[in-house]
Amino acid sequence: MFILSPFHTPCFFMFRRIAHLDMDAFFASVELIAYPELYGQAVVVGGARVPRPVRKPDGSLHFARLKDYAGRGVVTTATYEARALGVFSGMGLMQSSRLAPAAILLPANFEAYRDYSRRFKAAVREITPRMEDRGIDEIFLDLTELSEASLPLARRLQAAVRTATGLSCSIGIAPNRLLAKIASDLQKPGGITILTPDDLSARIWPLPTGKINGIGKKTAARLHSLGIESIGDLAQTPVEVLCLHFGQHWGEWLSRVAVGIDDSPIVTWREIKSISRETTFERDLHLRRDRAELSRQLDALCQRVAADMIRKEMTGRTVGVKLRFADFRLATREITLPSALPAPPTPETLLAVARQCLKKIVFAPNRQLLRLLGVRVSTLEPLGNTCEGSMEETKKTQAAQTKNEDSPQTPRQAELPF
Ligand code: TTP
Ligand code: MG
Ligand code: MG
Repeated sequence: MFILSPFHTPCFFMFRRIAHLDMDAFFASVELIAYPELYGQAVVVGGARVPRPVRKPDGSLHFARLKDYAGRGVVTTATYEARALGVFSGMGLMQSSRLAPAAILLPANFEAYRDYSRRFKAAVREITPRMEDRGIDEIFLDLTELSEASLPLARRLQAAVRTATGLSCSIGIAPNRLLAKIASDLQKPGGITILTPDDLSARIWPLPTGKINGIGKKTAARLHSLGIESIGDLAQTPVEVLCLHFGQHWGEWLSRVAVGIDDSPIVTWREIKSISRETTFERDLHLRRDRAELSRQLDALCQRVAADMIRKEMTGRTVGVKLRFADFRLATREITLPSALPAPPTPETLLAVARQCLKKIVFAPNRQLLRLLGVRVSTLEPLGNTCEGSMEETKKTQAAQTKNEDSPQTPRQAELPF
């Protein structure tokens, strides 16, 4: 018998119809479109650097096998045939090669995955614009205002995704996001799972607590140490006990989600506050001795941020840099321009301002070794808003900033890092 505390009334369930759509074995499925001869086989996608297929003289392709791999890469995803052999996302490739030595190994091709991601989301938006983007292969939809019944609607969504991409997805429909997300995973691949409040005890409570989005490995382990394994166990645990162990806020949240309560809305437009990239060096780099390498790293970061900005169709007015010294001390500096970086943002303009930011950092004699470098653009605006004039403004600002460098408080150009 499950005991519900007073705030666990099921009235939250009544009014909404939320869908969670998640692509099936996403990266691997995109690869199979490029290599249809691999359909039905155990295929594993590794990182971007694993060997590419090689064309043989007879025109066919030679694919690498897991057993030929040596290195520290991990599985990003695997086809369901490979999963049947015990291979999963996040597993070391060497470890997975012991389970599935003959499985085909392919390198990841992130540009293609982003392209397919945009395509399936655009197809779904044709059916409903009430969509929250939750990452490369999943979305939430608020279907409450559509009159069509859930099953035909889910089938129509799947068909639209397949027509736009050739790929399959799984859909969960439930009264809220929490249950919809669990539901979409219940009948993968290609499944449609519709849950009502009445399904809670039979279909949700037997599942392990880790199936709840927000209960990660650490929380699941702490719950396990209290003898709480399933979501049903969690629902049976008095809220006071959970608050005692997890604090009031977290304890009450655990108690609510265990009985399927979640009133969080679908956020159709999420404001992006900044676009940034950072890199931790393989070894600490010295300001002077490794100046060329630091310069190369800064350049690479600016290239990546500029590419991100173009992809997200954004530009920005504030450019910042972040440095972590070998002693873990952090230094950040930023410059806000009078108007946004010129459109389209280029690595060169970004680099020019990032260098000005770096020049504002004072490198004490005991702070010459760096372990991390980052570049960030904020105060964002859509690319369409900027005009060519901004370039002139940017140049003026840079000239003004450079002048300041000669003041006695700041280090001289010759002493500057990269
Ligand atoms: P998921 O949706 O978690 O997995 P999936 O689409 O491969 O398989 P499923 O049918 O179970 O949904 O992740 C989407 C993509 O994100 C996945 O194809 C590869 C990538 N990914 C990683 O790179 N590392 C990871 O640890 C996970 C879980 C996913
Ligand atoms: Mg997926
Ligand atoms: Mg996913």
